[in-house]
Amino acid sequence: MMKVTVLQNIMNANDQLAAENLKLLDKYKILSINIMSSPGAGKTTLLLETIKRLKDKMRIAVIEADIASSIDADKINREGVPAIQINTGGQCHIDANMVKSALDRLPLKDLDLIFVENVGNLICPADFKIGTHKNVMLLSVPEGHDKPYKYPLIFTTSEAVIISKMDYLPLSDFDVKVFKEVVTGLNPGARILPMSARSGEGMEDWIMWLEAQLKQVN
Ligand SMILES: Nc1nc2c(ncn2[C@@H]2O[C@H](COP(=O)(O)OP(=O)(O)O)[C@@H](O)[C@H]2O)c(=O)[nH]1
Ligand SMILES: [Mg+2]
Repeated sequence: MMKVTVLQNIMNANDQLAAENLKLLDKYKILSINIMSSPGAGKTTLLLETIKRLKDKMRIAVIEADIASSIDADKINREGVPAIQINTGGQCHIDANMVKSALDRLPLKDLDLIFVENVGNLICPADFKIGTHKNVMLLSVPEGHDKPYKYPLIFTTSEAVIISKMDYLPLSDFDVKVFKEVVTGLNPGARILPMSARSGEGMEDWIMWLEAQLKQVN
């Protein structure tokens, strides 16, 4: 009983901080996107390709979260975009407090769009609000189309579901039709975007989706 109450208090405090983050981002009219997937599904690669296409049109920053290292933030920085690295030191997701501390280090008045790359995990990030406007998740073709059955929450809490690494499709038994049916069954409003950051397939639809979201905060 005690354990349940403590956990509830932690979640309530986190949700309150998440609401404050969102308020701060709204004040500066910044769209914020929480990117989630299992490790290696292609989050950083997607961000790098997105930045290449958008950095001359809008002011972007990235908050990178990993258990350890600053490898991903270094890659983003090399594209000329500010990136703040959060190391969770073992925690399988980021929380609203970590995002708040990263926001404090970014030049908010000079930004239009902030991506938060969450820790690679299909379970924990779906449970924790961090104060972003939209959740986007990637499931890569090599992971298999059955994952929505096994990890439904992350699919139900994401506004856009990207099927990444579509260039692997000819080598795979991934069934795009079945995947779309299951995701739509869980989350009828989800936008499903098949994509390959390697070949460029689907990138245009993704960019258009992002631009439509930007219009909503401006
Ligand atoms: N073939 C292929 N490989 C990709 C694609 N996107 C990412 N990768 C590779 O997948 C690996 C993991 O990508 P990364 O972006 O670091 O994944 P993250 O851990 O989700 O950030 C890297 O070796 C990428 O080059 C893609 O669309 N097609
Ligand atoms: Mg990464």
